[in-house]
Amino acid sequence: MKPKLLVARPIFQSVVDALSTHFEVTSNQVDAAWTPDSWKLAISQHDAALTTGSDPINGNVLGASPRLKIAANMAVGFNNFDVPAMTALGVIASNTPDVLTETTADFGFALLMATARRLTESEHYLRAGHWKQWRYDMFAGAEVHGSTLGILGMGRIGQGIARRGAHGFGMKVIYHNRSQLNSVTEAECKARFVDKETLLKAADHLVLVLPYSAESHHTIGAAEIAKMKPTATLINIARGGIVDDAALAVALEKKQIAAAGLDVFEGEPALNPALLKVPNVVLTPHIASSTIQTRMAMAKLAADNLIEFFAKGQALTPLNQVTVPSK
Ligand code: 8YV
Repeated sequence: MKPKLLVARPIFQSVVDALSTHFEVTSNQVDAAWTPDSWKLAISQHDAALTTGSDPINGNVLGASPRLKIAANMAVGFNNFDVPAMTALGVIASNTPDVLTETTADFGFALLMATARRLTESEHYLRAGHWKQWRYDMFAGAEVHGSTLGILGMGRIGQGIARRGAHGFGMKVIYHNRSQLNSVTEAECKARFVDKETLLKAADHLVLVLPYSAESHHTIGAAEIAKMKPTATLINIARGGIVDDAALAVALEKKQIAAAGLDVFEGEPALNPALLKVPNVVLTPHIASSTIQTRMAMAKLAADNLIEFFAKGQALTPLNQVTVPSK
């Protein structure tokens, strides 16, 4: 008897087909919306789940799912998982690190550039037929090359953004992180560790790449924005909830900072409506890792975590170690 696997959201059909040789697969290829109850019921009927960042595996779901052995997230972030609860109940958690690092760093830089140089705002102006003649100050933006790049959260993706800024654009890179990087990595990234206060005050472009947790909730709110330069931009490719979106919308409206670029939102896919009213923000729907190659690599790694776990008892990129007797 093959173990029963739930694939929570549509993924590449070739990956579903490959999984079907190992599992009895139920795949939500039609992308039917889950309700909290239908999700809980579906998980309770499966031995394994392939989830995305919006599918919760928490105490409530786990309590109803004694047969669940592993949830493999197709994401590097895993704030949709309650890992301690999973560990306590003997459920393996895995994510997809590394395979999305460079693509996500590319996107972070693209969003920085688009924000600094007012790409979407000027395109909307053009599409609306407002462009009548050249003007010396038309959509004048912020300089990128040679400016100061601030990075909050200096993991793999943060380091990728630092390397792009330092080596490609001659930017001065400063960063803040829970712990300082070793000197070899700092030299590779040409990055200097500073305290959070200095980061906020000195950055011309501040990129957020830190994981979401209760501690990082609203890391950037009104008080932090008030410390930034009025010419600065703020880029969030980390998670919704790290920025207080309501406070940011007010700050953008008052031009307390020049602009923001946001790929993630509090309560996404819903957006704070105030963000839609301010012109100086570039908005994208959580697509930082979205290239076909990278999404395929993420799907395959999530699938391989499941296959390896059932074949060898060990996931490839686990987030926890389970010591309670195996189910
Ligand atoms: C995912 C992400 O596409 O990996 C992450 O943490 O935010 C994105 O790459 C998204 O979470 C869907 O799983």
